[in-house]
Amino acid sequence: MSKNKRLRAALNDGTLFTAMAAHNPLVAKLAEQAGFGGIWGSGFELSASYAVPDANILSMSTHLEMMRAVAATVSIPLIADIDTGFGNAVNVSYIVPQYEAAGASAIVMEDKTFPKDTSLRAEGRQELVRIEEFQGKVAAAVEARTDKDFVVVARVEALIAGQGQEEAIRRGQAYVEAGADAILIHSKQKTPDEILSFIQAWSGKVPLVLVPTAYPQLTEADIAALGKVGIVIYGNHAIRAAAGAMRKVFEQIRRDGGIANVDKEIPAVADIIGLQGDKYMRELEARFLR
Ligand code: SPV
Ligand code: MG
Repeated sequence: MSKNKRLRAALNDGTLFTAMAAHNPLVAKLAEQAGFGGIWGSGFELSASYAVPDANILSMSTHLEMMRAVAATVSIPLIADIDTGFGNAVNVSYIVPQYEAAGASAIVMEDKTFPKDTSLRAEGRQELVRIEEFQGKVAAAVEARTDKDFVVVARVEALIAGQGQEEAIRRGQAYVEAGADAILIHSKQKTPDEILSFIQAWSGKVPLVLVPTAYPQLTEADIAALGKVGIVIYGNHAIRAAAGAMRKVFEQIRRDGGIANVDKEIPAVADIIGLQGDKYMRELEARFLR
């Protein structure tokens, strides 16, 4: 079954699909090996890996090329974070086929103005576009896909923008009417209350997608029990794990004045060579180098 078909089936089969953030193909490979269902092509992570804010500082092509590299590396579906769609509905019409051709199985597009600001920052600049305008962008995305199994997720930022549940529900319903396959509802509240209340009020017409970064106490079992959520995205745990691990090792090397102590604590060179796909290259050598 194609990656697109697998994601489409997973979205609607009543089980919870898990996606781990990745900002490069190595991260994606580690996430696949760990058993996640798919990869989240996070704009936050990619921005962080370039040490710039998650605010459309990076170009679309930088993100697109990383998605192409990630999709080529793993056999699990990739959900691409296209932020606000890099422009208006016309831009979306041109962009979606490019993400599809790059190997993504889904896009998530959010209803904020361009350039966006990151969602989880306290006091971020969160402005939403008109509902009708975003419906046009969703409809453009749906029509632009060439494979009907390519999933279009509309992301509601009304709770992030402090506009309340009624506005969030209104927007979610409007985006479903425009053809969205799923609704990502995002919250930065430190408890799950706001999200749980939204889920309760949600019609359930299409599945929801959650990113529980701010309310980590909500487990996969809790989310699955709610019944209306198709996908849980772990939005930034790769870059946070990497930053923490690197900082720790770098500081120890400076403290120790050498690498003897850290050597046992970090993956061996052979481990990394394995992750590089060395085995496959040796097979090619054996077959074709004469
Ligand atoms: C991302 O990972 O880029 C996201 C999720 O869009 S969040 O950062 O929580 O907005
Ligand atoms: Mg993002």
